[in-house]
Amino acid sequence: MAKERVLVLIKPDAMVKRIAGNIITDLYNLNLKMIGLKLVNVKRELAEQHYCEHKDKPFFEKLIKHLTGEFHNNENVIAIVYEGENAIEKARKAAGETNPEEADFCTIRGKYGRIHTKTDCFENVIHVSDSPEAAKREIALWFKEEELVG
Ligand code: FUP
Repeated sequence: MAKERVLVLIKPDAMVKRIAGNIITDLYNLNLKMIGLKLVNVKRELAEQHYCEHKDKPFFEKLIKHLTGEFHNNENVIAIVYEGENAIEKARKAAGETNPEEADFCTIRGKYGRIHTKTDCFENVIHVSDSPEAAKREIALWFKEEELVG
């Protein structure tokens, strides 16, 4: 299989819990190559573009508030691009189910995620692109090509 790229976002809930290091360590075990990494204070426009496919969903507003850090003291996001064979499937398997309460305990979301009781927000720790097309679009949104060291 050809090399694939995938965007991973370490979301504000993970940043306030100070578990970015644990997550990156878990992802190291996938044997993918890290080719880009940055810290981003996510503004509404970027969050809306990133999650544009969900704009008509009832949870859209919560999703935007989560990614922009509104629920977590305006916390930042770490954006990472990995490259390697089967990168998307590998990273999504490591992430686990979207709903952190349904995610296997051994996955990143299963270990570190929760549904916040007050906001009902899926605090699911990371985002992982779900297809090569989505990865291409998302990587272009978060990174300039020259920021990637391939
Ligand atoms: P995933 O690819 O696993 O991140 O899942 P989706 O693209 O389907 O969902 C994107 C985000 O929407 C998730 F991170 C959490 C949020 N979401 C909800 O809050 N409620 C839902 O019922 C589904 C998704």
